[in-house]
Amino acid sequence: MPEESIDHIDFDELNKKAISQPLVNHIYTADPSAHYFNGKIYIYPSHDVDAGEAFDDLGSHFAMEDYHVISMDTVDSEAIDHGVALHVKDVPWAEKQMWAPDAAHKNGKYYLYFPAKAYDGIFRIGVAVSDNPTGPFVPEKEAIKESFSIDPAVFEDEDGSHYMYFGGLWGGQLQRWHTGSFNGDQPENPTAHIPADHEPALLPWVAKMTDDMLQFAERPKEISIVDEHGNLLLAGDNERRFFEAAWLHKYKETYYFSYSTGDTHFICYATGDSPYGPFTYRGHILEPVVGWTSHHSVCEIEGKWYLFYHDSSLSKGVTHLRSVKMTEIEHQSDGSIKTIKPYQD
Ligand code: FUB
Repeated sequence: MPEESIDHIDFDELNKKAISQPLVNHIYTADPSAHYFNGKIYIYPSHDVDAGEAFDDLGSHFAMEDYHVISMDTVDSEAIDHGVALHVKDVPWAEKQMWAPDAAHKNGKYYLYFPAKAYDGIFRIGVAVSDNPTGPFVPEKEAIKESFSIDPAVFEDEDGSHYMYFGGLWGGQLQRWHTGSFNGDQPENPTAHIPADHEPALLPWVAKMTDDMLQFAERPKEISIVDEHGNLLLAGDNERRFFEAAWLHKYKETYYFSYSTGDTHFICYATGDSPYGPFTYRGHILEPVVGWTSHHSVCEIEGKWYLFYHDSSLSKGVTHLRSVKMTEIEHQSDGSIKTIKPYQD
């Protein structure tokens, strides 16, 4: 992921214009997956560190090693960091790059889902279990069978079924799975195996979880994201096509699938009638933030809806040192979501 010039940004001015401030500033946090469990807010973010890795378009500089869970009693309360909840050294199958996680709650247990690079250089998704929403989490010895790529997001439907959404391009390796098995050709080229601009874009994946929440209950399926005419978005449609950071929420009877467009830095959404899609593209939830990546979650808290997101304002623009923020969002009467500008004009 290239670093873009930030020399022109006056960060003091930018922070004055920011619509929200970092929830914690003693550590860097990113990729916030927020949940309202038992009347309290829990945020499962990446824990950004500067591990000294050189920048590259595979995201090697995102060399995170552990996860911390953040909690808040209410939307206005102080955000509390509960310390290390899971470290890569305790995960037998994972070597490095503990990227964007998510969590779920079922029958008194808490499940932390996380992508990491295995010793063979392939991203897989693992799960770790705790009796407590803040951990510590005990990892399963192996990654989830048939899991691949990054950015798991687990949605609980009203019937109690859980579905995992996942996938991410470039360093997230989704393009390497296009034919059904991993293509390790040209390992240093982040855009090798990406479809041509006129071809359909790569799609995110979904799988229902087993009752014990530890495996996929079915083979993962691709999720269609289509335009208003029902046509799949194209790979060259960079301002709308899926790149990474899948999330699903349900508002009234509609399923909202949201995601990052990566190299164009938008958080977009698409709507549908089923957790499997198809989803019809609707628009932007969040305009670009400072920093290359944009990643979010949407969570209902006491009848209001909030966007959890990150930017690199606290680190003055360092791509891999990000900070989690939150702001309220609005579903409008036509089902659209009002676009958020992260900094006021
Ligand atoms: O934090 C590492 C990666 O950057 C995440 O997995 C992506 O979604 C992007 O935010």
